[in-house]
Amino acid sequence: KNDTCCESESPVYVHNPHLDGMKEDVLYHFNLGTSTHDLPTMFGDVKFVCVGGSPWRMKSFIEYMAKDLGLENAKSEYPNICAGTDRYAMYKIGPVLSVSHGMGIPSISIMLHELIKLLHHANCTDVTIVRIGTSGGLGLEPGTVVVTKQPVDANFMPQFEQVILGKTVVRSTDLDEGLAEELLQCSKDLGQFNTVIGNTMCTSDFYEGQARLDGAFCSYTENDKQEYLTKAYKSGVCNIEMESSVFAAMCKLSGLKAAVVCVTLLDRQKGDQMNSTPDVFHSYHQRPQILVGHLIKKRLQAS
Ligand code: R2B
Ligand code: URA
Repeated sequence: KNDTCCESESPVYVHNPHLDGMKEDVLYHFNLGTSTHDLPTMFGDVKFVCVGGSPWRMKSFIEYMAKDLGLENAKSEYPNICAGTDRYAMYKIGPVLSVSHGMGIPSISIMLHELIKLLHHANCTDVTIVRIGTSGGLGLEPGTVVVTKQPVDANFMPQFEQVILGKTVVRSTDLDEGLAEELLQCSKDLGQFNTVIGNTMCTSDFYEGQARLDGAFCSYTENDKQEYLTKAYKSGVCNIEMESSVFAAMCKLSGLKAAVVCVTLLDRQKGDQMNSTPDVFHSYHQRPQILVGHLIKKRLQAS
């Protein structure tokens, strides 16, 4: 399938012998497919993919990119490519694709299976992918942006466990080190907000899974919570979110250069509730977008 690209270009890999034998591949949760859509024509020029939880944020990212790159169309309207389904939303401007993934590991994992197949079917090469998102911080001023060095699990191990045929398969969560450094440099160029590189803990739950005291259920004390978060902090964890580990694992398997950029909305050692004003949250939410936007602009100017 990738025989059109030259040796210096790096393709998007799938590792599934069954795909070759299929007459058509339906990307069900995108409402796209290989026999209903011309994927190489629609997506063949994609070089940057940005993913994030909320469909609104991913739409606003593409509007921001269109303005920033001077690629704005006359109407400044960017249709949702996945309009036939409300599972995920997808937007595109030039070489930039923006896709929502919902909350949590299962949701982003389904999206990534279909996104990786989409990029593969479209014969895309040299694709960089970044997750932009929010997180709870440890020992950081709220609003600090964390570029993930390595995602770790709830035991602070740099791995993602997937159950396949009832057996636990352990996958590595390595991200692209060069890309993380490049993003840190972008933050220095911009000088608008603090950015650090550190490990990100990825959990399967927002409340008990992140040692919150404000869920519907809680069987531990404030002291237990602080002890756990201190242990996380001492192991190198800077922030906590819910998708980075499977994102890193799947991007690594498919040969995509990947990074995770999350703003911290609060300091978890000081509280659990999300009670900043909407204006403050809004400005925090923009930060990962601004950082990744700057990276894309720099890369495009250099090419
Ligand atoms: C960050 O924010 C969401 C929970 O509020 C979750 O998707 C995550 O990783
Ligand atoms: N997202 C998370 O997963 N946790 C937080 O504390 C904030 C955002």
